Amino acid sequence: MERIYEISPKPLVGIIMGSKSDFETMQEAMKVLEQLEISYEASVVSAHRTPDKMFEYAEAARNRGIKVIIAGAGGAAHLPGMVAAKTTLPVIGVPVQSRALNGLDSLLSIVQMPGGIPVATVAIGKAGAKNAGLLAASMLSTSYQEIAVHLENYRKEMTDSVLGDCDLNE
Ligand code: RP5
Repeated sequence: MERIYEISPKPLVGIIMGSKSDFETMQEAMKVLEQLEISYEASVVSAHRTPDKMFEYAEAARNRGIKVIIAGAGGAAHLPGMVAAKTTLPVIGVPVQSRALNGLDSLLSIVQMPGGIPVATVAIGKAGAKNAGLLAASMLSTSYQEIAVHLENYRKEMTDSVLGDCDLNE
C-alpha cells in the first residue's frame, strides 16, 4: 500500500482516498485532526485500481488499532461503501468534487447505501472533509476524554471568533 502521510506509529484514524488527486480535499480532514492532536495515517487505496489492497486495508484496520476510517473518493465513488462492507469500524465517506459532475456523482455513490452497511456521508468537497475529521473526533471523544476537551476548545474558539466578527459597526 502506498503510504503518503503518517504522523503517529499508532494512528486512531485511517484516512484513505481513491487517488492522489483527492489529496487536496482530504488534507482538510488531516488539518483538523492535527489541530485536535489526534493521530492518523493517510494512504491512497482505490476501490477500482487496487481492489485487493482495499480489502486488505479494511480487514486489517481494527486489529491495527484504527478506530474510525475516513474514506474519500470522487466520481463512481465506491471506496467508502466497499470498505464499510469489509469492516465493522465506523466509516465516514467524503464525496470529492469531481470534474465532470461537480461531485453530485460522488455524493450519490457514497450516500445511497443499502440498509445494513452504513456510511456516514458528509458534504461534497473540502467542507465535507473538514467535517469528516471533526466527526471522527466526536466519535473518539466518547472514549478519549482528552479529545473531548480538545473538541470543546475548538468549538469555543470558533464561536468566539464568529461572535468577534458579528459587530460590523466598529
Ligand atoms: C476516483 O476517481 C478517485 O477517488 C478520484 O476522485 C477520481 C479520479 O481519479 P484520478 O483519475 O484523478 O486518479 O477513483
